[in-house]
Amino acid sequence: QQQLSQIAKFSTLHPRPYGQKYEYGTAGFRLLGSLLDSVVFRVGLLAALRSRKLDGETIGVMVTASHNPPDDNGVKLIDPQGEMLEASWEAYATKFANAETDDELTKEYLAVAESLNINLDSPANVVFARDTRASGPALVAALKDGLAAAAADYADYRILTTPQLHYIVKCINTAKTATPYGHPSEQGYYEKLATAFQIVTKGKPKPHVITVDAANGVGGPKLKELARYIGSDYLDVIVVKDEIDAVEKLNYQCGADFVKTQQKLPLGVQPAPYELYASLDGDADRIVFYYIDEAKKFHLLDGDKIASLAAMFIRDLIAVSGVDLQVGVVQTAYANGSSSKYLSDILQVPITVTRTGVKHLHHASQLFDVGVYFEANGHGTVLFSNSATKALESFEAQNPGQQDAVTTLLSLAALINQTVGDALSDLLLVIAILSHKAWGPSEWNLTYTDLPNRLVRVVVKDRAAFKTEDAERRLVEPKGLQAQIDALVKKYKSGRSFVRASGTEDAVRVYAEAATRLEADELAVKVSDLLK
Ligand code: 16G
Ligand code: ZN
Repeated sequence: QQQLSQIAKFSTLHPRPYGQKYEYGTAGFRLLGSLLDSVVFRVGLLAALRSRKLDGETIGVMVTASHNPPDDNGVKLIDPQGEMLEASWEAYATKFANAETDDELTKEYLAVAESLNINLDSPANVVFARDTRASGPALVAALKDGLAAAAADYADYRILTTPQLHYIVKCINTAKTATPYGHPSEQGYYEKLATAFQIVTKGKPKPHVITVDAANGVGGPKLKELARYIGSDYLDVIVVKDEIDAVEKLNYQCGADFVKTQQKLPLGVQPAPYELYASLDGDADRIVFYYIDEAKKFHLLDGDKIASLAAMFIRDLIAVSGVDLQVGVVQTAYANGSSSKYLSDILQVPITVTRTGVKHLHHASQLFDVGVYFEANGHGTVLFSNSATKALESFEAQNPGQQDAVTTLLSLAALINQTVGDALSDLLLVIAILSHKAWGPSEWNLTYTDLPNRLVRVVVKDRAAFKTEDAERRLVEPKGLQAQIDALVKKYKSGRSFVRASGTEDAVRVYAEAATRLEADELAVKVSDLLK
């Protein structure tokens, strides 16, 4: 009762902008920072309920808008094992955010508590962090009000990358179990990754220096700190685009999203030929790599290339170790056709295709002993199942080669963030593999050649009319459209195309690939024309 009156009282300080509609989507709530005060306050309330529902386990709240422009912000919830919020709770988040009045909000709060049998007097624990955006501090203040109103205990982890907060949430909730994930602090994160990297690369030549564009976001200072823990005996990293105080420069003509969608170098970055470069996004949960050749041609090594590299390396290590484990790869329809062909025909690893969105990939990859997932945009990770880790730990190696492979695999499981795609952890993974293979970026790029492809955004009257099946690869509605797409695709060598409604924008996306640049472009245009 007291909690409800506190909520009503605090809520008057965080009024909902008149007429504004909100939706908790695949990336949580994300829009102009100036429109988020009431939303973040209410997310605080929901985080408290979520924790209570789960017997006081710690829930995370991350305030970030990732690769979006500097004036945007966003907020998302993290479940106890460091995973995305359970899908059934997204609807509650949307309801809370859209409640018209303080009174309606307290009623929603009570309704969720009652329908899920949540005891409002039980403990609630929440941790939170934010990225470097200017609107962050005020939003965090709103969040604290929400947590205080809902009588939750909380800890402020200040500025972190998104994956660092996911890591900390998992550490806290596994602290008292037989398999604690790590020390629940930023230092604990650096120590875990640094130690694992040192073990994985032990005895290998020191990797070539890598230059990283940090999108002028939180990844810059955090990567420098991580490199300090690793030590310059093991790794040299040059961080560029690290002006976090110039808030207007965040993600501006740099960063993973810019490089991937524009297929070009970040503004002002002039690489030497065949040197490895990488770009992070604004909250450091995505990474893409690239290099230029002697003719200054730009070559992108995206999420598909990372997945293939990781799957190849892990598959080979498993083979050497003699442990009976299977590595599998999870992709979305956006994965380049050449990457899928390479994985299935050359590496002969199983592939699962899921709908777009991290939570779908994450869940599908938990079904493998070792599940590799990356979206083409550079978000991804490698999950080691509990049984795989146990099998490796208890394996009795017959020779030093096997022992080496087992040690490397176990260190990889520590190096690779097990909660979510993590640009810093993925960076170390790629560097470690290249150093094992004595490869530069061009050798890595040789594994397969991407089919030319084109992504087109088409604004339509009603994107909800576009219903798909088969992991978004085929349209069921509008009726008849898929048959027309099929007829077009048939005319192109190595042609493939699909249409799906965006989950983050009011538009549909058309993807097309074919044997040549010209054909891919033409196919994309022709399929787009069908939608008009
Ligand atoms: C969200 C997803 C991302 C996906 C993108 C597709 C999460 C955390 N993020 O940003 O994985 O690639 O949506 O956007 O799930 P679209 O639906 O607009 O094409
Ligand atoms: Zn991001």
